[in-house]
Amino acid sequence: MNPPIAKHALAAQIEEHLLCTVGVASEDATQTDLMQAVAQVARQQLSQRWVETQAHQRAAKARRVVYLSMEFLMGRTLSNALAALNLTGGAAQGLMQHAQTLEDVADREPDAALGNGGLGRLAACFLDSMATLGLPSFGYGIRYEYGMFAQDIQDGAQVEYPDPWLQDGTPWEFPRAGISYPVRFGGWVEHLNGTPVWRHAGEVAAKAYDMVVPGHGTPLVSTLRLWKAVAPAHIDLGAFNTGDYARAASTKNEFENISWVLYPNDSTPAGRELRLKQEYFFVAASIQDLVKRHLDEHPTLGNLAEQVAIHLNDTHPAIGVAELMRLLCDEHGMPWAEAWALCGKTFSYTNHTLMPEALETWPVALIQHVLPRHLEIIFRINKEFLEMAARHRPGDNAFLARLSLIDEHGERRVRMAHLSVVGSHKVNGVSALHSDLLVQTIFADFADIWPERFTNMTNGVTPRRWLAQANPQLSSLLDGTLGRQWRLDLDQLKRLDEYRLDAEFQGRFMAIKRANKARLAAYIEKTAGISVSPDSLFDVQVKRIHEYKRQLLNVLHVVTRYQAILANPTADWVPRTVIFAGKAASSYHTAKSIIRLIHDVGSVINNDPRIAGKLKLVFVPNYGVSVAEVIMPGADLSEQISTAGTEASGTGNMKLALNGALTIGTDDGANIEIRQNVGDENIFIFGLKTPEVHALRQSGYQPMRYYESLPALKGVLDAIAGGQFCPSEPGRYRALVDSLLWGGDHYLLLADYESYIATQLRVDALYRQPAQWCERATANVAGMGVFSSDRTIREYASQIWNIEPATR
Ligand code: 26V
Repeated sequence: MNPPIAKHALAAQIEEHLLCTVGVASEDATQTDLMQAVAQVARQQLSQRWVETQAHQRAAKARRVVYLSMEFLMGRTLSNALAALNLTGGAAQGLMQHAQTLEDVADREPDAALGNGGLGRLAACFLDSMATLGLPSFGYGIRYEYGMFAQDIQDGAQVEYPDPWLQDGTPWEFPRAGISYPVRFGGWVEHLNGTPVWRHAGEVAAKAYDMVVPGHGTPLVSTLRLWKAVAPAHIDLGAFNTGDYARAASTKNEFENISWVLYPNDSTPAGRELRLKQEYFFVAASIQDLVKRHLDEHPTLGNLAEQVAIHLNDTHPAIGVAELMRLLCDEHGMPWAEAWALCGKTFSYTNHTLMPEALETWPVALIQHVLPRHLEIIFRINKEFLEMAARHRPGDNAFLARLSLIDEHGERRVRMAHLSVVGSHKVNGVSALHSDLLVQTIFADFADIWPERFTNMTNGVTPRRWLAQANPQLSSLLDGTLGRQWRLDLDQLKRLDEYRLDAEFQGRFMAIKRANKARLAAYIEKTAGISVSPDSLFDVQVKRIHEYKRQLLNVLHVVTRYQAILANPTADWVPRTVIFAGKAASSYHTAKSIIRLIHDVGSVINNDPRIAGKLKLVFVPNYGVSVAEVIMPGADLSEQISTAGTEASGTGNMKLALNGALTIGTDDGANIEIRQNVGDENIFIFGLKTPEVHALRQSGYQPMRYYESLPALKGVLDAIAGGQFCPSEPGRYRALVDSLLWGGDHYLLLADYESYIATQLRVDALYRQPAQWCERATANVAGMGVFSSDRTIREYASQIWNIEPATR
């Protein structure tokens, strides 16, 4: 590893970059200028590490993993890069002459928010772990000009703004001038003497921009290669030559819009031609790139499967199965059967949701229009697959219809999850429960044919960002107690169990939580304009706004508590601050209505003098990676309350517990494994379990029964529906409440209400005993070792990708 650079040397480098790269006089440098200059210092060293890692892997002809993902929610890079390079102290010192703290300077960096939520952040944690474990690896995605929209709140409602994160340039990308591939679209297929020839109608260039992902505790790095769509040069020139600049610009835009904007919807697949083009665009470029790399090192593609593992992060890159077949057969002359065997050995696929409405399907007619040759390939894959399936269960046509890559109900559509399963040798879910449910539900027929293909890889999070970086104070307590190794071996946290009852440790642990809550309170004051007390219990639900995640159930609890305090103001209430954050997809009306309800309920409660600080409700705007880094360390209670069987895993649950929050949650996703690792007595589990959810729905769920039999629930729903929180427009939440009472309450909020409220009272009881609370919070941190993404990536490497991490 590099020795830490002498501190004065670092200060000198910062000065040099201020002058030569940023172009400002030292005494005029703003915080943003300083951020840029410090970033340049790190960039130089990353560049060095990248070159060395690549040379080493080329020479070793290393087997590599290629992680294809439409989303990488990277957040900021500076603090992580400095920590990985061992430059944090030096950079802080170097900024002292400018009277600036590293924290303030780092805050000037915009987030790289190239993802929606859990799936995208998981990809970012995985890159960190791949680099840290020294796995020869490439992440591939799209260099969106605009990332996840910025959320503003106006009159309590969400308003979306574009996220021009590249506007002022980013110090972290390395444009690779020489790396560009053509990606073709449209046209038709001719069969000349049985040989298919794709006569495409349009072509765009994919240009490579690399982000170097530093490993921690190793000089090795990984690469995130993002593709930008650029109009081919001849298109530009054609219109310019005729002097028709307006037409030149519009043709250029027509091509370049492919990488303009991230689709900000994780509620329903987009179903738009542009989205299909995005998917094919980045997959086609990435596969050309890996094939080129292979042919630089090996004489033929015959051994491609031995040299590369390609992972599909959900179905978004699934068209890659057809694209690799096309490349191998049409462009490299490989026989179909040999190519198909190679494909199956190369691809693997992770499913991230069971929600039927989230499963991607594309109209056959649209694929015919955009990718005619790929459609032929998909039809042939399907034909051979169904012939095999028919031998497995002769005469069962319903079985074949369910398995088919083509959904024949109504408009014919290609089922991308089916293409992914058929094209992969391993398919995994993201928690034990989710992986079980996959083979019992959407993939049951496939598991009947190929039981060994299905497996589980429980998610994890990187402790470097989510503990070391987000929570420096807790980190130094851990360093003093356990040594520094937990960053690379999170199982070390288990040793905290010895300190759970240690009064000195407890005192420090609680003081740190208090300080993190004060920091969060200041952030809330600044961004939401509401003052909250760090001495209240901080009850946190932060995640995308979705009906299945049941933020509305949380609101029902808040209103229940409000009414109970009013009814019994002198009781010994534990003061609580309920904190929400999260974005709603712009077209998801119910989710937006829930955001508005949170604001309306908040303004009534927060301004009711009778409540006198016993309850506050706040919504932190514009949730994202950097906001999460402030919220996670300041939480006492983590709300993980999805209907059992709906949350594939969750990863916020892990980040919160790792920072010492206790979970109140359902028996869902990774909550179950968190319970197993922290112990039943250190977590609050409530509500129906997955089989009970099924049974209740089967037996005919009647939400009205709960309304009629639970007076507190009735009082809450009547207050919300009757406009108590929005007197100027009393009907505002009628539809929301009706969806529960008359619309079937699909996510069973009313069925879980009583158990949830009772469990919240148990939370209060424990919080009244600070030493006991602290002991349990410590048990949560101690139990989180298994939720390091290093463990997850080791499992992928050994059980799916067959790749060796570098030995340490
Ligand atoms: C969720 C839903 C739910 C309601 C209707 C439609 C719909 C569509 C998409 C999604 C989620 C998209 C994929 C995703 O982000 N899944 C998340 O992946 C995380 C990482 O594996 C996991 O922790 C989350 O539980 C899972 O929701």
